[in-house]
Amino acid sequence: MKLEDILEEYSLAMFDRAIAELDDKECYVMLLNYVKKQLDKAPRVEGKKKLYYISAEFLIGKLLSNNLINLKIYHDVKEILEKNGKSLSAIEEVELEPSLGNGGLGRLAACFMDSITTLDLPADGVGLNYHLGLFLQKFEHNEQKEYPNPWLSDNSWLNKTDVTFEVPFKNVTLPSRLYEIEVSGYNGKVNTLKLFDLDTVDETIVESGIGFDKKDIEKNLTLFLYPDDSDDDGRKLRIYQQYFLVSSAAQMIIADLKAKNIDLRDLHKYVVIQINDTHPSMVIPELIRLLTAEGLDFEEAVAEVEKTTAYTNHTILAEALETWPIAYLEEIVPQLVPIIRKLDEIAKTRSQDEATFVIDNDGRVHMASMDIHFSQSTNGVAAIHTDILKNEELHSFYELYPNKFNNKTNGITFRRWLFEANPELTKFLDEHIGEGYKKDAVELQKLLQFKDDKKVLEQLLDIKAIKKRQLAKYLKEQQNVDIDEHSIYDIQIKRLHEYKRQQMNALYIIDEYLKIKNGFVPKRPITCIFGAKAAPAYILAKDIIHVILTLQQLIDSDPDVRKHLRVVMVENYNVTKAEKLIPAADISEQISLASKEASGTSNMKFMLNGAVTLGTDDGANVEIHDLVGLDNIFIFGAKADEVIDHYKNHDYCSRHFYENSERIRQAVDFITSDAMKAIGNPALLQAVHDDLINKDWFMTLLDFEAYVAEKQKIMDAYENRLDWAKKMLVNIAQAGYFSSDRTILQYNEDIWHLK
Ligand code: 475
Repeated sequence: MKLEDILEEYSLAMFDRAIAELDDKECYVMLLNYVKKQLDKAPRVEGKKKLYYISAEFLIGKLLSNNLINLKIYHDVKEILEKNGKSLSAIEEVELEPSLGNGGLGRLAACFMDSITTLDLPADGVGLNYHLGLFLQKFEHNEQKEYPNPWLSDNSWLNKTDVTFEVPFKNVTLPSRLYEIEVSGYNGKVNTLKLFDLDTVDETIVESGIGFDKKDIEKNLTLFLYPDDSDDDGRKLRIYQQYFLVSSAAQMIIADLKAKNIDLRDLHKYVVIQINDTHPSMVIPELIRLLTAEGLDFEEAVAEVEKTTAYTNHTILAEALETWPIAYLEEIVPQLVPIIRKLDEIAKTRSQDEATFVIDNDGRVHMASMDIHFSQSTNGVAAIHTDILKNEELHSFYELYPNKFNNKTNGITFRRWLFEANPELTKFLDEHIGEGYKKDAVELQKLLQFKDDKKVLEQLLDIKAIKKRQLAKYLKEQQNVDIDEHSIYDIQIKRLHEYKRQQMNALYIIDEYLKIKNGFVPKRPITCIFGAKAAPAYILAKDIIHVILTLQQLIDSDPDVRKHLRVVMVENYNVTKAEKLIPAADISEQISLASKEASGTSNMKFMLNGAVTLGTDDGANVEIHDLVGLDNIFIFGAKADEVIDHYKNHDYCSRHFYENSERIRQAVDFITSDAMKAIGNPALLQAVHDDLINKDWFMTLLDFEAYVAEKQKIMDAYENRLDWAKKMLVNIAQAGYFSSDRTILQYNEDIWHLK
């Protein structure tokens, strides 16, 4: 039967009406049901050994289009809908985006599941089913306000199962229930994302934004991802969540093996567990606990777990490397404490270096230390990041276990970030280089043969213009902002963090504003677009958002300036919005303080979509720089070794830069100018101003002038349209290396050995 007839049958069976008579919501539900049926029927990826990718976050985004693409019916469905007067993009609006992640770490887990499945590797993603996700961001009075972000509904990709496990806490044992989301691959096969939840969780306990009783674990356990941890109860709730996740995961793994009659002494031959940053680290002692309960000796269990697990580090920021007071663990999961103490003793027989202690002299458990000692592999996520781990942050461990350390430069799935987000560019590529790049992304290099072909370059510019127009329309609909589609779209979208230096971009905007006020207008209008959530307890990050929103309003209400310069902060930045923003970008802002951004992945998505990077030599920017060459990227600022030296010597003084540069002083002082204070909250503006002068931990002022100079260069380069198009083309052509298919093949080759 033809797909069209099948869908008509679904429509009739479900709603007793033809497709043409359905509204968008009904159409969505019809398609959801059809696709879920296909996924149910699809062959599962099978194999002797299976990966369990355990992660606190899976930032999967909407799934309808993604699944249609992987099932290779995207274009047919789109056409059928159009024939019936429907638009797939309007129907997509009905789908709620699961808000199961925060940033790069969570999106990486989602890209990985797509590639793992596509490459026919058996795997479960294992996470938690947060009912209200990461908070929903709204802007009120130019400030971020947080609200619940519900995404569960009767019609969703999530399937409830009858499978439950008992998770023992000191005071109460809680049943964890398994939910599943099928993950499709581009090969027509499926793996599963397994999300654990607690039936008694109660969304009605949330009041006044995202407040709730942090002690009521039975009602709050899986309400939010990253609940506020600025007090003890909040931190304890994090431990409850983490243990609930890993105990469920470990019990499920053991149940899977038992169901296949596999001897648990052979665990590592059948199972590999990837620990995504330190949130799931307690899986190590938990597995040891369960294996010893099943009759293994302690030493045997430790050895087996060490062979079965592997750890990925995503950051060198000290505050993100989790440590838990052993007293908290005593209070919540006392059964793990004797195990962790024994692991600590074993670790101390291997090294007496304090930097490698599992339990430090203050009685805190270092999760990363436990991971590195008791797993087979520790990897960083870009070449420079892994080097910094080896030579600086984790140097003592590297000396102890040189063979455990390895690099796996991150990647992104082209199915979502090219085929889905940019069908126009995909079609262009199909026409010029064939479809081989869809299997082997490095074939994108075939595009290089057109780098001097005027007609092809002009087509690329046309596609960018289309995507820019689409974004302008979307932002008008979503936020009622009008942006000039002929302006340069300069985009910075990522978690709000001082090290990512959104504040430096804000200072650039001020610098440009002052120039325009003095009669020096840019050759072409510039639209500076931001998207970022700040962690609710991260005050300075929220203050930086306030500065940006205040600037947005100031410029919007200034007719002299807004013709030339606009600021748009996108509300509630998420995967759906990223898919619209990235294809429309001209300039990709990747301006972290060198050494601090482990990798970055939006840098790869932008490059793939023909944006040109303005960045520091940090994270994967370094590898992009190597691949495209200096003609096709704009690099500025201090290098990682210089930055690391400043930290070692404690010799960075931002006030020195403030006092010695008129330009810096004017920009920084403008934050607390009368014009800004008339619109914004003076106390919040003052906080950012003072921090920049007195602290500036991430060295904004060190790089500011180099940044402004390089940004002028990239704006000038934009004016030579054909030359710019060539830069776009080279970036697209060299993006193949950043396919997550490559990354996953490397994980499998070096760590997982699945097939
Ligand atoms: C890095 N999130 C990127 C990306 O490897 C890198 C941590 C603690 C609590 C809440 N969220 C986090 C992260 O650390 C995170 O997203 N890290 C990012 O991982 C994937 O590309 O450079 O910052």
